[in-house]
Amino acid sequence: TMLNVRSIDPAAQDLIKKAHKDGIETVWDRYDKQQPQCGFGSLGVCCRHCIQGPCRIDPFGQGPDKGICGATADVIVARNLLRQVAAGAAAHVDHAYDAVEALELAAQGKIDYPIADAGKLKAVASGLGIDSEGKEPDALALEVVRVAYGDMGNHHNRPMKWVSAHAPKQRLEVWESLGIIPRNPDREIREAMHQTTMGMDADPVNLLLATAKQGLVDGYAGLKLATDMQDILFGTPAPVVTEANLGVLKEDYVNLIVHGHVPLLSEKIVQWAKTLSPEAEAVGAKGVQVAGICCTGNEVLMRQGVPLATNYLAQELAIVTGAVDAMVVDVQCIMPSLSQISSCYHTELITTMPIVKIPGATHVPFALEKADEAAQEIVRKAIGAYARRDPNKVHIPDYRAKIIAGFSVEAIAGALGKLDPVQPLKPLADNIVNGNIVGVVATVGCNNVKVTQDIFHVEMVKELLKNNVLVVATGCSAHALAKAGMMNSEGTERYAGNTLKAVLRAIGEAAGLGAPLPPVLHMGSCVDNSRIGDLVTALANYLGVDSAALPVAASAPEPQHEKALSIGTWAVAMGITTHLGVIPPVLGSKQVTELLTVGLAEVIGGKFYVETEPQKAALGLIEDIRKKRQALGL
Ligand code: BF8
Ligand code: SF4
Repeated sequence: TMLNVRSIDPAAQDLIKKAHKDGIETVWDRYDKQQPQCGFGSLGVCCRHCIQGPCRIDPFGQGPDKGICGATADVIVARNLLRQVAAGAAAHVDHAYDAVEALELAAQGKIDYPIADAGKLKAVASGLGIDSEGKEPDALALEVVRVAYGDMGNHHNRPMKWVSAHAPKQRLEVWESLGIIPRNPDREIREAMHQTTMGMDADPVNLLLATAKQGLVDGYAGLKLATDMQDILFGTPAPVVTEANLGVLKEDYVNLIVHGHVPLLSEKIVQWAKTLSPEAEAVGAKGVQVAGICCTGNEVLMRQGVPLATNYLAQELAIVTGAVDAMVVDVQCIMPSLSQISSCYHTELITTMPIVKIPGATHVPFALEKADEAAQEIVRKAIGAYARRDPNKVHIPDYRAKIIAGFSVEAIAGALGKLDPVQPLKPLADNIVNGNIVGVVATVGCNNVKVTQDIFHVEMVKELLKNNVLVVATGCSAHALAKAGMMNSEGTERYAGNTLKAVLRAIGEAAGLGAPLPPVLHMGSCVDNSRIGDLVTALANYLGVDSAALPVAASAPEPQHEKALSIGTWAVAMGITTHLGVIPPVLGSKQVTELLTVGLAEVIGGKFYVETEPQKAALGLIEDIRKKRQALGL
């Protein structure tokens, strides 16, 4: 039926039916009402960059072939893409900036965030060339913060330190020769806005190189910087065992959902949910159950073992359970529709950030200096709402899958170190070299309403695992694979090919799990794609090759957000073939499409690969990996 094509997640299917019964409009209904979607927009050939427009190019060659100013389809498509990638980078850099600020205030003792991971702090400092000998963590943290602020406010024509300190050496040379190493993230994002206004750059190649530069802004001033700061503040993830899917909500508990991306608030909420549990008991509940949606969910999963509720496309359905007492949101990927839907149940929707307000939601301002107060207020609002829950409206689908998560690079090295304490990467590298592991694919990114929820992630990964490809995952892709039971030891027995299975068994045994390592390693949120970058960089350094030469590929099977385009662009700049399962709005320009999927590879080593069928995508990625193996003589 129509209902089943919307999602393969049984909990979502169940709740879509309930939404219909309850008269709730969801993302899928609104998607239907948008059909047919604008052909010009889909191809990327409309421009609104000045108010002589809007202009649009006739893709069939019968109408106008230039905008009023003379911009061609190639120029319009390239400009639009650069703006999208810059917007994605802006989101990540803004997130990272908040985390730097938090570390500064924490180190100054101005906020109640103890530095949780002095070891990570030392590692980051040493990577930046800072001597940590004899320094207190707070003093050292301030030195690290100074370097980060130095990058954010770099007025010189030198590379950002976060790039030069962390990128693979051979990559730096490639980027240098192309003139795309970022100096200062804010300056580069500003420049991209300038470069794409009316009457500026009309060279599609130059615009695409600027797009690649935005990928580096995203990768280093966004992802890497955010992860480093967050690990120092909250701890570097280590393996945790919990569950995923909406069945983690509990009928007899106060259910509080954290949704968004920045863990500065959600970490506090997790802590206060425990502390205020007696207040929940006082109103007849057994405690407070916290669960996560989207990437803030991944953050508190990785560090605190908080269960995953669901991913992007089912965020509305969480409320349709009728069992969510409060949903607190911070930034990014939050559907404005949540407010309308909450009003049909007893759910308190709580916004917290000055740049994310939604009419109908309760706004509890979140400031670092008053984080504990805000978190307490939010937990108490959830407890208060519990009493208003209408049992007749409650339906919690009984689906949840066991998951092992928390695979930071440090945790992976820890597990492998049981096999080789001196060179922890050796067992992984050896098994890649001998072909037991054919290669590694990182599956990342979102759900997109244009694709049956989760189907592309799950079907593609089944094919990869069967072919002995190890999978690492982040973001909503990680949620999808978690829900599908691919992040536990049974998943290894069920889905992994024979040689991959043997390796995962050996590591699991050596690491004392008493069972195989999962076939898909959960490496965190979308900013934690930096962890995948770190793993790739470490592997490249260990093997003494360029990251572009590694048998490694990436995929965003169901991308929706501009951030996913920015992350993908970074991966391409790392020399990695990056698959997209949804076609971005570039097909209106043959030249841009050709550059992204073929031409870029000649100058930068990586390229985009578009394939909208999961099995074919998996086989295409495996073919790409095999070519890289061949070139390495493997
Ligand atoms: O940063 S994967 S839908 S939640 S954008 Fe959003 Fe996409 Fe999910 Fe995480 Ni990432
Ligand atoms: Fe039209 Fe050119 Fe203005 Fe774009 S910048 S709206 S193509 S006139």
